[in-house]
Amino acid sequence: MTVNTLTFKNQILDLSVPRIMGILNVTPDSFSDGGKFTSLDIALEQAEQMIKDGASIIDIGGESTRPGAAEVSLQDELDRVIPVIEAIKQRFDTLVSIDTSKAQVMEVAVANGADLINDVRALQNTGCVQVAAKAQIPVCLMHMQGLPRTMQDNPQYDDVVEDVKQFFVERIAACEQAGIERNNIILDPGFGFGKTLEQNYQLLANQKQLLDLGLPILAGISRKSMIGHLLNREVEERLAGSLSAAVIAAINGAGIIRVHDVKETVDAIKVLNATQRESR
Ligand code: 7PM
Repeated sequence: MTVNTLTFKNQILDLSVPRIMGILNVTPDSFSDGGKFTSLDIALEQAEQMIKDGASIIDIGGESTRPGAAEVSLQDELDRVIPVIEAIKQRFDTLVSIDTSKAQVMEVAVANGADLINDVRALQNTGCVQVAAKAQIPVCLMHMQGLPRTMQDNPQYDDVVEDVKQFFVERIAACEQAGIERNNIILDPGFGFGKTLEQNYQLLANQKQLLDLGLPILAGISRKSMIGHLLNREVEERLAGSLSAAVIAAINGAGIIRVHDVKETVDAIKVLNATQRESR
């Protein structure tokens, strides 16, 4: 039986109904001179809105892990994310996730209140499994083939679902060996990370097979190319496609859906919940 709860420092999250993770990108602000004060205010405003709209988790990223993005230095990433984590945890009763692949960012984020580590590199960088083991908090292991700069060049799999599953088997073993508790692990198929359009839809269609590993699934499809390229829509025109994908991901076993548009996704998932409650 799949684990359908996650135990956090001071709350248990029941994933028998899908929960929403709201994306909070913390980027240097172009219209603020010197940045910090104004960008912190903007981040807090966005976080507050997402919490009001029904997000269970706020995912804070300093852009170091974004496909194609320039590398961000350790100090810059810390300067971006830590004040935001601290301020959110001080003001709001919400779960906060740190989206990073750097062990030192994970460590400082956890020390400043982060409840979950979200790593698109599945804790493969130096020191990451050790930090996560010591922190004893939930971690999200995302699958990626290749590295952001080149991963979309020519992604290849024998069977994308089986290959992703095998990757998880290996990463779960490495995590458990380092002292991470199995029930603290969340699996993420990594939509868009080294996958063709067809491979992304193969993963979404067969996502339930990942539940064989007995761990919760997090799905991040919001506004991605698998929506945009299918529909020929620019990034700001992808809401309907993203909502459709969120509902499909939830039907196919995702316990956490990572999205930009929290309010709309919460509504869509409520319609799904009302339906599934009546299923005979
Ligand atoms: C450009 C391309 C900018 C892609 C941002 C992205 C995921 C994630 C991201 C995901 C988990 C985005 C991505 N995607 N973390 N971080 N799962 N766990 O759309 O799918 O936000 S970055």
